[in-house]
Order: sequence, then C-alpha cells, then structure tokens
Amino acid sequence: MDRHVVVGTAGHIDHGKTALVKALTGVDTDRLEEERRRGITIDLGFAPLRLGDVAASVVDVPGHEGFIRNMVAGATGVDLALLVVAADEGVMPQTTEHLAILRFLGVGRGVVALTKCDLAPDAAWRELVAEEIGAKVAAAFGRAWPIVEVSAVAGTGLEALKQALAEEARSLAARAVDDRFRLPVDRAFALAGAGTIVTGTLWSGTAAAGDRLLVLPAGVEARVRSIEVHGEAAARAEPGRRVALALVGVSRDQVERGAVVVGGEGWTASRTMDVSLTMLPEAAPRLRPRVRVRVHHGTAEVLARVVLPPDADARAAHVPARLVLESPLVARAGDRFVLRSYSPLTTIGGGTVVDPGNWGGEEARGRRRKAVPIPSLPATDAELVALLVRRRGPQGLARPELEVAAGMDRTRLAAAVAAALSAGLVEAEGWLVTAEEVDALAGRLSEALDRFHADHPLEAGMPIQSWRASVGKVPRALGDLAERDLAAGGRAHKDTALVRRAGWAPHLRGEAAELRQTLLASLKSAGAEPPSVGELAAQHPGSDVGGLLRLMAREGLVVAVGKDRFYEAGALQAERERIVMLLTELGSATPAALRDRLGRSRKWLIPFLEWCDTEGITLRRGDQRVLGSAPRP
Ligand SMILES: Nc1nc2c(ncn2[C@@H]2O[C@H](COP(=O)(O)OP(=O)(O)OP(=O)(O)O)[C@@H](O)[C@H]2O)c(=O)[nH]1
Ligand SMILES: [Mg+2]
Repeated sequence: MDRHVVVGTAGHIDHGKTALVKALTGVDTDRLEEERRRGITIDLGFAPLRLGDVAASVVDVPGHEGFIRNMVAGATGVDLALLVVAADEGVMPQTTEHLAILRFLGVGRGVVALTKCDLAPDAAWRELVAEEIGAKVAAAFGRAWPIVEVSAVAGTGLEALKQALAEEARSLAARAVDDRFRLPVDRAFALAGAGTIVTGTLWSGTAAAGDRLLVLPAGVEARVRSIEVHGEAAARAEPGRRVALALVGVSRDQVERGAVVVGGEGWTASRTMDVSLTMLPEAAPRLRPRVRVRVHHGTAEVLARVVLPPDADARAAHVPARLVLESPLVARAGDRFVLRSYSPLTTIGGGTVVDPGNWGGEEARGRRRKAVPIPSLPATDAELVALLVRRRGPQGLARPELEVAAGMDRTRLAAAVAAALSAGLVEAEGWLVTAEEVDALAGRLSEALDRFHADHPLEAGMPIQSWRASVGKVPRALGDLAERDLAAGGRAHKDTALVRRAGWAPHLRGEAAELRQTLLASLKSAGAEPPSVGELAAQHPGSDVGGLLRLMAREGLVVAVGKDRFYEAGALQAERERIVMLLTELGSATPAALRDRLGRSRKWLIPFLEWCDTEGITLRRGDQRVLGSAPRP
C-alpha cells in the first residue's frame, strides 16, 4: 500500500518555496490575484506530489512575516518539513522563525532545500550556508536533516530532493488509526450541489461517507456526504492526509479556518487550559503574569492571557502555565501550539497542552479560590491519565471525555488506564475517579449515618434517599462506589428503603419508654377512632412522637393505617373482625352502607377500607366492597 505523507514548506519570503513546489509538482499554488500581482504567497497552497510509492501532498506556506498565522495553520499536522533556504541569501529571520514554529508544533523531521543554487554558483559559499542551516536544524531538533542543493529555475537537484523526501517519508512511524477523528479546518467554502466543503490535514482518526461529525466550536452536527483525499475521491479519510469533506447540515457561515471537525462523544471547546510552555530565550523576559498573547493551535488563532505559578522561571525548558482563552479552543493533552506576542507580532514560544480544561469541579472551585495549582508535564501516560482524573475531583471522567482529553489513541490509552487503575484510580461502568474521592465520599456518608442514628435513636435506619441527599449532588457512579465500599467494609447495611450501621438497633431512653406507655394507652382507649400523629404530637410537645410510633409499629404494638394514623394492634384486629362479619352477612356493601353499619365517620372509614384493600381483607368491585382473599381472622 502506498504511504501517505503531508509535506509543509517553510522558509523566508522570496526564497523560492512556491517556485520549488511548482518545479516539483507542476502546480502553481499562488492562485490569488493579489499573490500574482505582488509575487508573494499570502495564503496556503496545495499540490499533490508523487514520490515513487509515497503519495505526498505539499502545503505551500507564505514566508512574509505578516502572514505567519497562515504559515502556522499550514504547518500544523504535517509530517515533514521542506525548509527552503535561498543559497544566495542564506539564513534569514523567517528561516529561523519558521524553524522555531516547526519545533513548537512537533514537526521534527524534514529536508532542507538549498535553492537558487544557480544564483550562488560558488561552492564554498553554498557550503557555508549549508553549514549554518545544518547547525540550526541540529540545535532545534537534535538531529540532522538532509540538505539538497537545487534550483527551481535551472531544474537541478529536483530528483535528489524527491529522493530525500521519499526516504524521510518512509522512515516515519505510521499514525494510529484507532483514535478520534479530528480535522482542524484550514479552508471552508460552499460548493453548489455538494454542500459545505472543509479541508485540512487530518490530525487523527478516520471517517467515511455517511459518518456523523461535529463542527466545533459552533457545535453543529454534520454528515459526511463525500470525501477527497489528496485531491481524489476516496471512501475513507485517514490520518496524516490532506482531506476535503463535503458536509451536509452545516452552512458555510458556521465553519471557517480555525474550526475543528471531530468524531465521537466527549468533545468540548475549552476556555482555560493548562500547558507546559517553552519560551524562546530572547522572548523569555516577555513572559510576565497575565501577559496577553496569541495562541496558535491547529488552524485557530485566539487571544489569551498567561497565568503563571508564583515561582515560575520563564527561562526554564518547561514552564507550567495556564492559558485563559478569549475564544474557545478544541484541544487534547499532548497537542502542540505556538505562542506569539500580542504586539509586536513575533513568535515568542510554544508548548504542549497538559490538561485541555473543562475540568468541572476543580475549575469551578478554583475560580472561587483563585488558585488551582498548575501541573507540570507528566512523565508517563499513566500519570497523565491519573492527573486528568484527579483534577476533575468528584466529577471524575467518563471514558469518552478521557479519550478526548488524554489525546491518546485507544491502544495507548488502554495501557495507560490499566497502569493508572493499579495506582489509585477506580473505574465503575466506564467512569473513572480517584480512590481518594471514593474514600472521602464514603467518609461523609458514614458521618451522615452516625449523625442520623444519634438524632433518631428510635428509627430503625435512615431513609436511603435522605442519606444520599445528605452529601449533596455527586455523580451516581461515585455514590455507588462509596456505598459499595461502606457495605463491603460492614460499615453500612442497606435494605430496600433504609440504611443503618451494621448492628444498629433502635433504643429507648427513660422518658421515651414512659411516653410509649402513654401513647399505647391512649391509642388503646381510642379503639377504632384513634387520634392522628399530629394530634398526639400536639399533646406531647418536644417528643419524637412520630419516631416512637414507627418504632412501636416495628414492634407490632401499633399499625399504621393511612398516612398519619396508627391503631393499637388489638383495636385494629377488632375492627377488622367487624368488617369481615358485615361483608359475610351482606355479600357486598358501599362505603356509605358500611359507614352506617359500623358507625364510623368517613375520616376513619375511608383510610381503614383502603388499608383493608391492601391487606386483601376487602376487594373493590365497582363502588362496592366484597371480601378479599386474605385468610379470615
Ligand atoms: N534564479 C532563481 N530564481 C528563483 C529560484 N526559485 C525562485 N526564484 C525566484 O525567486 C522569486 C521568489 O520565488 P517564490 O517561489 O515566489 O518565493 P517564495 O518563497 O514562495 O515566497 P513567499 O511565498 O512570498 O514567501 C521569484 O521571482 C522566483 O522566480 C531559483 O531556483 N533560481
Ligand atoms: Mg510562495
């Protein structure tokens, strides 16, 4: 199978990038009228390039310092750089700036084209230029890039250049396909009959016609009508290719350069993210707290303020920092970005996303506390997973959100999660949280139960609903984990409606025992017309009459009939016998007839009859009651 690779040009203005792309591919990528008139590249150009078994696609970028934003949008996601240096001029400011941008974007492989060699025929001079650029590349990437002498005008060196590119392409590791689809959009336009077309270098994942994707930050769902890869119709879009998608469901004005098309659940745009920054040495003094910068991420450019920890050292190789974004970005951990100063427009640094944000609990609390610690770049995948989960506190992270946030393909993530699970993370039904959160919640539930037992010594247990409510709003899965821990540790015992401490038994103390006797006596003497709980409570202010009656019910001394009334057990039994006798005699009777025969007002009769119905003593048949299936007393 063919190898695919995206090659991005880089280099100072007028050094011959576009001329070289044309010499290699036959395509003049400077198509804009203004580009032709001014003889410079302004926006990105694209051209396919066949390199034997390697199908390359070239993104041609402008060198003009005023169009760096377009250069970054073109360089993002490319596999290989084609760094163009004019042999007659040598290294110039944007040669250096583009190199820095490639480094910050993680484009570490490439080929140097020493072009315009027809204008610098002096071999010694060319050697000097090659040496200078070679040293800069080695310093930036820790490795040498092949340097090929060419001339776009004379057509020399082109074969050697193609060969060098093909060789570099073949040595690249293949991109994982079991990852989330993410396409930073570098162009969007409407095409009659096809819908909205978006193009970009596909960062990760795959998509096929018919797939449903999401356009962010607009949040619009779209369906893929058709796909082109490297300019040809294709069934699938695969990572590391130039891709054009025809989308249905999104209008042209909902998507532009800077948007991102993503697949699957769990994606959100963030307003705040934590990063690891690397400043260019000469720009380090400009990194001050709250400094306003431009963040170039994917094809997007947004303004942001940099929040630094109090002890930040801007000259360190990795400075932990928080970016407070003025417009949302769709990021994953591990994403690279470039920082440019607000003014003047120069590249000052770049870095790696550590936590793309949207971290729920901690973020919300942190805003109040004003100080959420900014983490350093974790050393391992497992530590990153643990960090992302821990920072979301009791909210934890569901798998889809973790897949997005961690920025790992599924194979890599599975290994990272497995390692994190053996080091203090807990998973329940695809949802991850730290063991500390589970312990903390279990502790709070345990305290709530203790408090309830202390306040309600007469109750058999705490209603499970109020137990859960006592700790506030927590994710159900976290609650389940904590409850399971408490049950497994023998600290809580649940039945259908109540929870209690293992071994808990309701108990009566002095006065309550007396009150029980009093209540029992009044209920007994009231017979089949007992007072309500409220009436009894009014007679005994300050006592837990309701709790006591429920305890007595559990002891079998009294029976609840209706919502707020208890009968003394013997009195209820007598009334029950009366109604059975009556219905045996009458066969069936309306409540009115029963009221007359029993001599009870509706206040007692109706709840009593309903109780009889639920006990199976009586049965409703239309407006009549007949005997039910319960055994006769
Ligand atoms: N003699 C000579 N001239 C060249 C060569 N390559 C490019 N040129 C000339 O250099 C000028 C600039 O070339 P471009 O290809 O537009 O330069 P560029 O790097 O694309 O410039 P920007 O995109 O604006 O940054 C043009 O006039 C080209 O004809 C070469 O190999 N030899
Ligand atoms: Mg050009």
